[in-house]
Amino acid sequence: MGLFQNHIEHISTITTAALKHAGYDGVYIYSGHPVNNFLDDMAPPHSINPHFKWWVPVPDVVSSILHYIPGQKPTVYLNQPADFWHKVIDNSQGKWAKYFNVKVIGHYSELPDFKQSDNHAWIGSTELQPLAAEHTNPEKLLNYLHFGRIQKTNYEIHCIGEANKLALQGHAAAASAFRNGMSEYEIHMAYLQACEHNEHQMPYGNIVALNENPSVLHYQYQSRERIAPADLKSFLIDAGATYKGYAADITRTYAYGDGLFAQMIQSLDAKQQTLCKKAVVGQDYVELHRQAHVNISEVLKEAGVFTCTAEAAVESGLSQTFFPHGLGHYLGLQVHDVSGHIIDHNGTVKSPPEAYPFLRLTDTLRENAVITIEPGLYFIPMLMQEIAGHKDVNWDKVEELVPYGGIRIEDNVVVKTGNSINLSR
Ligand SMILES: [Mn+2]
Repeated sequence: MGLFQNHIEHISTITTAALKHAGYDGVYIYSGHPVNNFLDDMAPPHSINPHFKWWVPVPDVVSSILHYIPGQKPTVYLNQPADFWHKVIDNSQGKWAKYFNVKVIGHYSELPDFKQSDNHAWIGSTELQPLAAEHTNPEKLLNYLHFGRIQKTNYEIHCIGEANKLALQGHAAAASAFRNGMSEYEIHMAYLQACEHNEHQMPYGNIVALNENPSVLHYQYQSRERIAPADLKSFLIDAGATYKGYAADITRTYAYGDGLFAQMIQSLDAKQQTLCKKAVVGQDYVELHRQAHVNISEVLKEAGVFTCTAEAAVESGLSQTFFPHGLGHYLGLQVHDVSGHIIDHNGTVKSPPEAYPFLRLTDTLRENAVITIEPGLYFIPMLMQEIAGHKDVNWDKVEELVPYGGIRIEDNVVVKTGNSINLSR
């Protein structure tokens, strides 16, 4: 049986159980559609409802609906209107289509009469909300499905792997553009070209940061200015790619020359690889996050930034100034895939510990979950100001490292029993 067929059977089983759990006989899942900007006839890039993408592997489908009733072949109302303004692609003949009843429609009026469907739920944006509000995105149903989405099918792992291959082409091109002294903007464009993506196809906005800019965690500009080789110090790039709706999310950091910062990258890279290997079934992710704090503190200790032991830096909370974000998150149809804090089908929430409020994943790792492992260390002026003069920090060393911004290294990892698979190396 093919990967995709297995996938559809698996998500049919989950959806059947979810509907039973929430007390529904069927569900409509709406792709969504672009919504124009205020007072304008232009819309921002549209993101397809991830629940729709879970079933239908065709990018850029809009105004379409999936209808699922347990025990029946799912139906897709595929919107392909007669339109001389836009190119209309016939997606109804793809290989995916044989697992569905595909009904091509040209207008909303060709949709079924939703009021005729007894006891159905609606999942999707509410610009189109044909069912009563209480049956629109009901929490009980969504929690069950979100929990089910954590453990990926082999088809999904394949797609995330393909997205990784595309992203790594981009990362190779970006690294070489950096070596050639290109600006952030030029590096960004080299990245897009190498993975053959338009900007709107990226799973999130590229972070392309030279010198001190990596210290801005979600640095969103791409400067057009080239930096002279004598002044070039560091380069951090956090950039992904998509494949059939699935995301990659990879970060690399480079030093322009040899020296302390280059050694710190090497040291963190080795520790990051060890953390990736620990992403096995049964691993408590909060504990792994704490382990990352120890590892990052070890790098800062080796570099001479910390004068106390690594353990002491973690215990006192000092390491949080240099590693203020979480170790990672689930990855899949969404970059920050849903349910990072949900630990069962009922939607029971496990909040991050008080010390680590930004941790996006708090559960014990389960087979075939795909996660990111992204330890980082940064010299963020705003945060360092809060601990100015701290006795366990060598501030001369900090001053030396501030112009380098920081380091983050991020891979995408499949959780397995006893081992893990790194999709990004
Ligand atoms: Mn990430």
